[in-house]
Amino acid sequence: MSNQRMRSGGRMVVDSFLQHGVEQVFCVPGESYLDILDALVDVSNRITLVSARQEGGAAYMAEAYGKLTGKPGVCLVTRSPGACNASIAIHTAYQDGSPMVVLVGQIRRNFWGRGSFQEIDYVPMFSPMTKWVAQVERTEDLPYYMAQAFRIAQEGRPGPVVLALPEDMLAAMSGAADMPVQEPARVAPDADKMSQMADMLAKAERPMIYVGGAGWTPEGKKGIEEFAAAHQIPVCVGFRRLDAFNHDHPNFAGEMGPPAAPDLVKRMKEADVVLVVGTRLGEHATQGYTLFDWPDPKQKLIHVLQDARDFGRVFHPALAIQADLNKFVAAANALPTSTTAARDSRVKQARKEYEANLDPSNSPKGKVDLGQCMLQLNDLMTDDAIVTGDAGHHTGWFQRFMKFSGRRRFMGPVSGAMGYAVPAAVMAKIVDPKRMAIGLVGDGGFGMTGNEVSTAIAHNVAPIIIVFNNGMLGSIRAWQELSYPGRVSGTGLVNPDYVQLMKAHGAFGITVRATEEFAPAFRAAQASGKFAVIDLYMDPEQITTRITLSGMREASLRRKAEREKSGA
Ligand SMILES: Cc1ncc(C[n+]2csc(CCOP(=O)(O)OP(=O)(O)O)c2C)c(N)n1
Ligand SMILES: [Mg+2]
Repeated sequence: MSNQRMRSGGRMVVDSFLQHGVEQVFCVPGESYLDILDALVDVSNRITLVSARQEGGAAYMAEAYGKLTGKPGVCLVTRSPGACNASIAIHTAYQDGSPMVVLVGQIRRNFWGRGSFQEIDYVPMFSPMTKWVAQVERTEDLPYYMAQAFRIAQEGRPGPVVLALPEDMLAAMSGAADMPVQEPARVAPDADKMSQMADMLAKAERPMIYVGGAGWTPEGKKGIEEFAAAHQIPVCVGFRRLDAFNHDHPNFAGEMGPPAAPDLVKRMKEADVVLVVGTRLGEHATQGYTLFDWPDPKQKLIHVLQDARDFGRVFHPALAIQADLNKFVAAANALPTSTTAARDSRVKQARKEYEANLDPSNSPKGKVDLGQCMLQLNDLMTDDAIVTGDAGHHTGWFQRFMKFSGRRRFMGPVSGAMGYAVPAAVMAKIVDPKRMAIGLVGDGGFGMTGNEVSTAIAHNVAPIIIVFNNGMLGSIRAWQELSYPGRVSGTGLVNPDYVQLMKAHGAFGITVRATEEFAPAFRAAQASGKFAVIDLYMDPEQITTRITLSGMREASLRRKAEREKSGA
């Protein structure tokens, strides 16, 4: 240790960033981690410090970075106020399986346990929503904790790690050396289980593949395309995992989220073998747990996951295969193939149904035909566009009609957390400025994190944000109409004039009130070269792609009347 140079804790953290190839760090500064901020000054040519306007935005940026690149997104936040704000994205990273390393500045060690200013014990606070959370007590241990944090965030099912770093520990000096970067272990599938899978698929008449989850590499995605084609099996993707499978592939059959096409839901229910790769089969992945019988589905489930603890949490798999998803795909492609003419025609039929579902003519209409706008967007966006989504009912429009193929990417909150799309799009444009970045967000979601427009402007990047403006928290309004029809409570929104708002920011804003205005508005937004908001006025009636808001209310009232009549 004697020949090792003395460094502060903050510098050890930053040296570890360099070791792990970190190029962007997302933060809101705090007095609790000044030493890290100071050390970043000396590496500003290698690491871009993105200082966001709120920790929710900063942490969403880091989470979305993890989804986009597969590498841990790094976020720095201050003690309790910063950590509390960031927690929405930490939970999202946990549910969505996104690699993320969050460093929280902590109070000084000698203040500990006295209810000091902004004191929180992060271990109990973050344990239920992280893969690992720890407080680093000694400066000389920092290299170890940092190396572990980066490994754990990526290993198995990726996810968030939180390290709490006391302020005085960061400022103290130590001669401890860096730890070597630790390669995350990648588990290969068991050969016996793979041959059992081959047998099950060879016998299957109505197989389906269901892909989703996190941790895919481009090779893994390509490999599952080859596998599906070789075995002639239709493929659907999980909720908000739109880019998990190439939409132009002849085997692609659609997204299996809550707004899935009825034909696709039926097809899954009627399948005899379902190969589920990466998706954990939670509520939104299974039509509220109705897609399969509980606990033993009549379809034979082959469930492939990185972490064994997620098997059988709800549905019992006939065959559970624990493996890295990409290693699984490579092994699967080495198996003998099994196809029949009947299977081939089922693939074609599923594809036909998927294509029929892209027709918006029966969708609720206002002055703006939202389905048409989404189809136009498919042609307007580049082949390598990065699209980010939010939470809310407007998401049903792009989840049904938008197409992801080629290098296009989609990142959305599988966790259902609002306020994701704007920070995620800002991050995408900072990380990859040459690619088009489009954020799709409701007026509610924009109200939560739209302030990150300032971060985009500070970094001179110009994502295009489309605000689905229905003047309400539409999703909750829809639930109100389903459970308490006609009784609206707290779900109306009074919105600013987005064009004026953007003007005040030095950004670009444009309003769309009719379908034919959409494409010119998009082109104008693109041509502006500025952060752009397209204020897409939609009719509140367009609550889903299949039913109007009043249709929803009337159906609920009818059900209620029937219940009352039958005395139930
Ligand atoms: C941070 C957060 N707060 C509250 C909710 C509950 N919630 C889910 S969707 C929704 C409304 C979304 O409104 P908006 O963004 O306008 O989209 P819309 O449903 O109108 O399309 C709310 C409040 C949530 N998911 N996330
Ligand atoms: Mg809304």
